Amino acid sequence: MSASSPFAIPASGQLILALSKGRIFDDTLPLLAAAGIVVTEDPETSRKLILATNDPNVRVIIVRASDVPTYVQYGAADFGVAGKDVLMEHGGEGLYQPIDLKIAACRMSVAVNAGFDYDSAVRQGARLRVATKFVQTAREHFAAKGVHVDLIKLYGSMELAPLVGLSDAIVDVVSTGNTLRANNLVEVETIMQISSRLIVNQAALKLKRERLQPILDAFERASSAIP
Ligand code: PRT
Ligand code: MG
Repeated sequence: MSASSPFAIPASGQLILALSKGRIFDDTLPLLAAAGIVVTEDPETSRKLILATNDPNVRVIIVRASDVPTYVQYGAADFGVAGKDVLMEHGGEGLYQPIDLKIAACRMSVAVNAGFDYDSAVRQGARLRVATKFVQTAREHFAAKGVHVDLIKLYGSMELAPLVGLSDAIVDVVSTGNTLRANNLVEVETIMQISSRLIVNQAALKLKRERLQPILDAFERASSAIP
C-alpha cells in the first residue's frame, strides 16, 4: 500500500474528520469553509466513504450518525460532529467536547397517540411502554420523574410504535413536528434541547494540537455567529 493510498492509517500530520451524511454534513460545510477547508466530493453522489478536501492533510469519513463517537473514541477519526442525543447514548468516553456548534438543532421529546391521556397515566402511576432509539436518555428521564417504564429499543421510525400498539409512548427527536402531526401523535414533554457538538479524540488533541487548534478556533468563531 503506497503512502498516498486513501486507506492508509492516518500519518501524524493527517487529520480525519468523521461526519454523517445529510443534515450534519450539510451544516458542517460552512464551518469547514470558515477554516479554509472545502470538501471536494459530494457524499450524496459519490459512493466513496473517504472524501478528499482541498487540504491534502484533511480527509472526511462518512459514517452513520450514531457511529461518529465510536470512530473518534478509538482514534480512527481525530475529530467529528455528533448530536447531543447520540453523545448521551454513547456516554462520551475518550471524547473531548470543546464546542457546541449549534447546528442540526432539534429537541428530544416524549410523544403519544392523540387520544392517550399521558398526564393521567403518569399521575396514576401506570407502567408505560416506551419505544425509543435513545434508551439511556429515556431511562434517566423517567427515573428522575419516578415513572415506571418498560423500554423497547428501536432503530428508527419510532413514530410507528404507538400507532400499531407496540408502545404507549415514544422518545424521539423532533424538529418541525411535522412527522408527529402526520401520524396523529402529540408531543407531551420536552426532555432536552439538542444540537450538534464537535468531538475530538483526547490523544489526538495532545499529539496533533498544532494542526487541530486552528480548525477548532475557526469552528468556534463560525458557530458563535449562529444565533
Ligand atoms: O438516519 P440514521 O438512522 O442514519 O441516523 P440519524 O437519524 O441519527 O441521523 P440523521 O442524519 O437523520 O440525524 C443526525 C442528527 O441530526 C441527530 O442525531 C440529531 O441530533 C439531529 N437532528 C436534527 C435530527 C432532526 N433534527 C430530526 N428532525 N435527527 C432526526 N430527525 C428526525 C425526527 O426524528 C423525525 O423522525 O427527522 C424526522 C423529521 O422531523 P420533523 O420533526 O421535522 O418532522
Ligand atoms: Mg435519520
